[in-house]
Amino acid sequence: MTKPDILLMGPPQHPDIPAELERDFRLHRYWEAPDRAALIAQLAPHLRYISTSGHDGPDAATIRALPKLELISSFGVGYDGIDTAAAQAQGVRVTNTPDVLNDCVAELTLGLMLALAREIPASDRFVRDGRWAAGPYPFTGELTGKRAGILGLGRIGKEIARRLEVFRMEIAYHGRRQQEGVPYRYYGDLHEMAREVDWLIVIAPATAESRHLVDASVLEALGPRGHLVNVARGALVDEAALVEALQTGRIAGAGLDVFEDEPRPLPGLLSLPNTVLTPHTGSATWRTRKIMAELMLANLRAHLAGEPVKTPVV
Ligand code: 8YV
Repeated sequence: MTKPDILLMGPPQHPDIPAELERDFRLHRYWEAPDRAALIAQLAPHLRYISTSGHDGPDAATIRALPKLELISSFGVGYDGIDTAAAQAQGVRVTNTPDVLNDCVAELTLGLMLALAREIPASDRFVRDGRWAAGPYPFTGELTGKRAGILGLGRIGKEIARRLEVFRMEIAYHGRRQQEGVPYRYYGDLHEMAREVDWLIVIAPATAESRHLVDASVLEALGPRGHLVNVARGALVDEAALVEALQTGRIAGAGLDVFEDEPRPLPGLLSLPNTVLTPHTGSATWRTRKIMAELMLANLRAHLAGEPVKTPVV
């Protein structure tokens, strides 16, 4: 029996993915195709499967050009790069990989916060540069007892909160609605929360409504002693306003794992001493990327076997 075709939209997010896909499918690499439009035209009469990272599409035009498409299996919890409305309109299922990365992303969030509060990158340079012999490193801030506001108390947000509790931080959250059974203070107004916390942690999905939710006025409310941490999507923060707020001391610092234009953070961010930047590695550990890959593949294989997909979003 000939294997069905699958289109992989962008570079695989785990090294095992291409070989695993090739066990069940004939693999086509969209991002490497010399003529992408020709590849889509060639596959259009029969292509039923797409695998994507969630960042690399498919967009509405690609979905519409593939009338036989049945399933888009996405790697990652965020799927803002996929036109889900077009998928839904065409009866195409979309799956993602929720939950399996919660701990990993929460861990990096704490890492960014500790690195910023305790100035770990700068003190590392201080030791390496041989400056220690001339005198001690200046005192830093700390996390213990500080107030944190989580923008988006979803599955990852809750794991972040659990870890902040260990630091005896006071925890609050903002989202579209108050959640029952959650022990943290709810703010219906993001500006009000920003005014009252020391750390604003962004971990909400990127949607049309959440674009630039953290703008100049929210940063102003966070204030000169406030820190911003973004482990969600760059689109939630107005990056130009952030650079300006950091340069002028309107906020104290920022820890960023995500950027508006990846992999090209605004140059202004790179020269600032009060930022800690990581290259979108929230889920990028061997263990977590492996289980994300397994779930992405399990959704495809379930559909192939005529069983319900495991983690549908559309
Ligand atoms: C991944 C992520 O790096 O899950 C997400 O939404 O942003 C990350 O875990 C990404 O999706 C893989 O490309």
